[in-house]
Amino acid sequence: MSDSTKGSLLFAAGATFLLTACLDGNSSGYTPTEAVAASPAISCSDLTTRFTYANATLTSVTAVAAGATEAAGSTGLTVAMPAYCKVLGKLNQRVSPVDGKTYAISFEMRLPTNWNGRFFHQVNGGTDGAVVAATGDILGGGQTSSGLTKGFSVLSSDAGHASEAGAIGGGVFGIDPQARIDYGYNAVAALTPMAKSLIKTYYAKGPDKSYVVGSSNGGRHAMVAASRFGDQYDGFLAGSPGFNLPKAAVAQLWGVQQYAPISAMGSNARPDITTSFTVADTKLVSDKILAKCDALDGLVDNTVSDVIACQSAFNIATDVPTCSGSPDGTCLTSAQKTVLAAVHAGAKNSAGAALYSKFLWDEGIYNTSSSGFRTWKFLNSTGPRDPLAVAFIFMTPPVSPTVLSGAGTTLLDFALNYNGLGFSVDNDAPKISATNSTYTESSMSFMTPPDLTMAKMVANHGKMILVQGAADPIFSVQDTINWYEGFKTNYGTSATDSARLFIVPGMGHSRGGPATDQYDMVDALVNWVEKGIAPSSVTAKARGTGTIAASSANADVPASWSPSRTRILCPYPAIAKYKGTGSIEDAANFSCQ
Ligand SMILES: [Ca+2]
Repeated sequence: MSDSTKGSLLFAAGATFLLTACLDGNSSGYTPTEAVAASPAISCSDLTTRFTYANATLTSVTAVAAGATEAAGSTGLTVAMPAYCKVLGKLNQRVSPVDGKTYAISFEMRLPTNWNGRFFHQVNGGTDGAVVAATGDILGGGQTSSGLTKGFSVLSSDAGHASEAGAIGGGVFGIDPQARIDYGYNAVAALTPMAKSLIKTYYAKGPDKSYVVGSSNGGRHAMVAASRFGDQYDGFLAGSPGFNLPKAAVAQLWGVQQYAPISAMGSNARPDITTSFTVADTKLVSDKILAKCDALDGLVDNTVSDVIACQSAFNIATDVPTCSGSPDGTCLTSAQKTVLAAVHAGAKNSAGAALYSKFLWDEGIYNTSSSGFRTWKFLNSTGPRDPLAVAFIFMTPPVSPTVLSGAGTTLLDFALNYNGLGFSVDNDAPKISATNSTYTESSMSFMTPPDLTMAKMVANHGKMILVQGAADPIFSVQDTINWYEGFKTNYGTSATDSARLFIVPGMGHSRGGPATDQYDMVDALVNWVEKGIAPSSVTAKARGTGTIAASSANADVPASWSPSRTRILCPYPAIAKYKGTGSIEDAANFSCQ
């Protein structure tokens, strides 16, 4: 099944909704309203006695003075925070009948003294498991503001489990079926009304407008919220959305099994997959993609803005030389080219059935930074990515922790299917859709949006902005495009009244790459939700050396660029085109076409 036909079939079930959908157009009669600022009605410490909510416990309530400096976002600059009331608590504490461990949805809320009347649910990345500081990450790179500095009341949580210490600590919560479901969607379900109640207790009014914002797994949370809880939020910002996360994780393990045969043997007597493509090898691919595709957008500027056109223009078979000997940075072996072609065509089982989307050819995917191919496809600190998530959280039944201990080579062996005792693509990939008497929801059910038409969001006049790097090596932007094309098929021309997708040329996973990755989609979303100003373009900036604190600079910004290059990001399928005059480093000289 091709990617495009898959998108159509996914939406077939939602086609009838087309007849009844009420979208925001000039004829809909819907008038957006703006949030109204308010001040606390009680003191911060009074929350301890004034706030009561079923199964919720506040464990700490602290008034924080203005001026404390913290990172604005996950990789943001350190900025001064405003005065706020910091609340820590737990919701739905329980003991699992399956693994005997104690679970709770632990959360942090920051309630600013100068409140803008809005709620910001900061949904976090990875497999959750930690209460990330509720600063209100606005996504992108080098954030200079945050939800909190903008005046939102911000909520963050661990999504229902605390990561345990040890090599399998980040995934073993998946043994508990309720912890799986909390991670998938139920933490958001439980927290949303509680957070609104806490806000109402503190300010004597609930939030006028509510937003859910996150990237990666957080982007997944935002899309799941639009589907399941689209009547409880007004705006959804989904960055690098891993909305098919179980499939993407399976594709990662499939990938390890593709790289292994072209890898050198490591000292542990296992293939060292980091040797399958050297930095020089991937740089060569990046250079060849750029050479073939840069001019397709009408301007040679060391940026591939028309990544879609690049897909038919670039051909790894003919555009990258084949080595007659060993790779030396000027060629790839025939086997390497076959593997890369397969990776971009998308993971498949032995019968040729697609397990996940294809990946786009983009120069940024082969950069050497933390957002690039080598980092995401090969290894993290404990071994290949995703054995734990697949084995414990996504497969039903899960793998026993006694088998996958994390000690020695057990994680690698699972990914490699070493001696046939690990992850079998053919036999185990279907287990992401399986249930049994203990695990009554499959991971494809609890992790993904059950309604891809986002009918609740659309009916509520909600707005969604999706933003993703063309070079995202872990969650394919093609998968997001497929969803968006289905959304457009369902809603027709009015689809852009509800959701817009911004593809960032060259950007890797959530940030980084040869890209303008510093942008503020939160302001764009608020203007859309509350003023009815749909985002027709969003300005983005490079953060090259010297333009920002050294620790927040993006080393992938090409030397041929101005380090402070700006560009407009355009709603898909439009791309930024040069107007023909003026500096090519300035966004003002480009338009979305
Ligand atoms: Ca170009």
